[in-house]
Amino acid sequence: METIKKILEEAESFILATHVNPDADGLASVLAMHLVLKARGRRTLPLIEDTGPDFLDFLHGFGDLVTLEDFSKGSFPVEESVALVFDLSEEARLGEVAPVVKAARERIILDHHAKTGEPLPGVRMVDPRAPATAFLVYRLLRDLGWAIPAETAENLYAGLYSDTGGFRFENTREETFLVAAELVRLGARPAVVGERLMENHPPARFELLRRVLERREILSGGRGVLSYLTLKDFEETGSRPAEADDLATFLRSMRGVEISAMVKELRPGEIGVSLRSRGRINVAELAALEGGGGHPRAAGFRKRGLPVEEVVSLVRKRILASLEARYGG
Ligand SMILES: [Mn+2]
Repeated sequence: METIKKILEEAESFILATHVNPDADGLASVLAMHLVLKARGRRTLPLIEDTGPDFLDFLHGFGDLVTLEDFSKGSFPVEESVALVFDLSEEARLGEVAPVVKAARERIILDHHAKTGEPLPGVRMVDPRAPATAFLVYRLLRDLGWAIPAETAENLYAGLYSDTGGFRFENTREETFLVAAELVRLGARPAVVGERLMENHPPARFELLRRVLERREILSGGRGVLSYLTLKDFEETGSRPAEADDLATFLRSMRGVEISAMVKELRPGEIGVSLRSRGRINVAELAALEGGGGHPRAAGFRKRGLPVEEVVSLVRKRILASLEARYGG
């Protein structure tokens, strides 16, 4: 902690980054820190691979995000900067911004995922018990004694709200509400964040949802459920894979389901699998078998160079095997 404090207090310029297909927690953490550092007269580069997802455009500072393409046209003192990396621990999750982050003079990693894969080198503030990375950012700012403006508080609240599924997942504890209450006191508006995150779906999402439901495959008498989306689905509906991020969680909401999976073609030759469990099966272990990771109830992995159908059948086999191991054949 002291090391992180010292670096943050002394550095003049910062690169802020999160994982590919950024979610509310990752992007909110980036932008919260960006606003605070900017207000303190520091130079910041909130860098993302591609344009940020529309559904997160309510986050304060969203318009300041710099895409990799724009970054390459400008100049930023990368080698003299400190990179702050949010909501990931593995280098691979950085995608194409990895070379920029690695070229920085130092890295600070704030994350709440259990360790998997090749860790990104740097000073770490990693707590798998933290409900969100935004929670860690709040804790860091409080420990630094830095002021938290209302816009920063609202971003952090959005990250916390999103990663706890609106304060309903297992990771929601007393301290989650204490921090949420503090963020509201500082100016976060729960109704605004809730509305923007829960009731602001683009019409295209309903077409995606229709396809997901049409293709759903019920396994083991309803203990498992599986569906998929291809690049063609995203193209035809004019949506992006990030907009389908919570569909595995949605599938899990069916009564009796213990494990759900969404297979999504993210780009040609790259398929992402999201796994969700109600708690009796550890999907982090299941994901680890395929080189992925995550939490016991929410995990995932990626497959390269396989057609969607093959990944679907692989996932089906894994689900059936874990249900059989838990409940017998
Ligand atoms: Mn997170």
